[in-house]
Amino acid sequence: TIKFNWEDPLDLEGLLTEDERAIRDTAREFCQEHLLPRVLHAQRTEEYDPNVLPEMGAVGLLGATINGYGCAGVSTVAYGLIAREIERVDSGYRSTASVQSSLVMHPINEYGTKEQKEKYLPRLAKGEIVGCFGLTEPNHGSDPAGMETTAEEVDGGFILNGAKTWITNAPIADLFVVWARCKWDQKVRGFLIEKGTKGLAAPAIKNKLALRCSLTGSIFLDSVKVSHDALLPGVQGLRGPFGCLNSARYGISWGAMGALEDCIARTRAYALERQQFDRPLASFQLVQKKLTDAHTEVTLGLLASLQVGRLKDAGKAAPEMISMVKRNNCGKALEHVRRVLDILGGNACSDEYHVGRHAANLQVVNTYEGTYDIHTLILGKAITGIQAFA
Ligand code: TGC
Ligand code: FAD
Repeated sequence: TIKFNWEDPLDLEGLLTEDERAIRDTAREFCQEHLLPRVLHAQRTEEYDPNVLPEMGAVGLLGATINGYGCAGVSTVAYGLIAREIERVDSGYRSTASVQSSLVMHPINEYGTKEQKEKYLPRLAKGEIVGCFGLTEPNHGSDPAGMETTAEEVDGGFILNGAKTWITNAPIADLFVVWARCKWDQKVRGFLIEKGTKGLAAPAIKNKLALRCSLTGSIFLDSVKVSHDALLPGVQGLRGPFGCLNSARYGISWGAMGALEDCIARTRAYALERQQFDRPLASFQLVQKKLTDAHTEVTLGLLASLQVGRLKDAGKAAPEMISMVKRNNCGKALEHVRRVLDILGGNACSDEYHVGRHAANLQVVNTYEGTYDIHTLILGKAITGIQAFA
């Protein structure tokens, strides 16, 4: 008879290439040895450690799917495996990395000029400079089509005015990818703005209840003047930012599963150790059900993300497929992290047990990059042919 391996129930391992397994192992070792020891300090202080991105860059974790410019050129599945390992430690670290890779390097690589790529990609890959992505505005989150930030063409370039909010990495960013509605044709376009440009400010949003290991801020643009070469010329319309979101949302679908896996591993170990009524908690049926339910969802969620990754590499992934795995995996991770958190009893309250931190983070992960309900409506539109957003 075939022996059941509970740690990899449906043999995900057997579906990965040798290269993908090696990248996963490198990422896991880096995250467990270099990120995990820092996580409680970052969580308690909201301090950004400027060594984190350069260290990720040194092991090839940034912009990993890009070919050239010092990037690793790995598969989309390997990118997902990296996100899973980072988020196994903390969603905030994965945020920092996925904004750099999917929301800053990706648009430069896809929509930028040769000069823009040569100027920014190698330094972003090394983590020498930090990028951020400004789409959300104070009055427009789920409906970016209503954005109020504008770009106006003037002699020698463009002038941008407006405000963005809840922007990951903004307070530490050297490079800002800002999406604005262009006054001359009403189309949305992306602009690359460097830190220090007159009229640009990016104050931090402090005292967050979650994602405390990544910095978040606003972006204020007060008649910011940039030259013509700041424009990302390769795209116009909302498919520009949405194209970046496809990549980031896909990575998050793997990452959320990594966070839940960490919670399962920690609560399983605790349940085996902790005795009540003269028996380990793990011997109680209700505890076993919590672990079984969570573990089944991780197993199914990872296989679904793997399949979307394979289709993406084959050029066969529709955005709705990505909505399905982003929505399902974030929703399941949030639901089940809350259930396994019960296993810790009063210790659920201690940050040293880590699961409560994941639970707080996953609320945000279920919200950003399109909320759970927005992805419901994207899929509802695909299923019925009727759009229910507005
Ligand atoms: P709609 O009319 O449907 O589409 C407008 C244009 O965009 C195209 N498009 C896509 N293209 C590529 N990929 C996708 N996923 C696309 N979705 C739409 C579409 O074909 C059309 O193109 P064109 O050329 O014909 O004009 O747009 P809508 O305004 O009705 O949008 C509806 C809706 C609700 C689905 C959309 O607005 C949406 O997805 N809202 C959610 C907003 C969101 O996800 N924001 C994320 C901000 S970034 C972030 O959270 C980063 S957190 C990072 C971290 O810390 O990890
Ligand atoms: P709203 O759009 O106001 O939504 C509020 C509620 O209403 C949600 O439950 C939503 O599902 C629901 N809702 C809205 N419209 C509908 C509808 N038509 N039908 C049914 N329900 C609806 N953005 C960036 O651009 N870049 C970043 O780097 C970034 N990083 C972030 C980091 C953090 C820590 C956080 C918290 C957010 C970040 N965001 C970023 C913003 C994020 O993408 C938005 O918060 C998200 O898209 C939701 O927008 P909103 O907060 O304005 O909520």
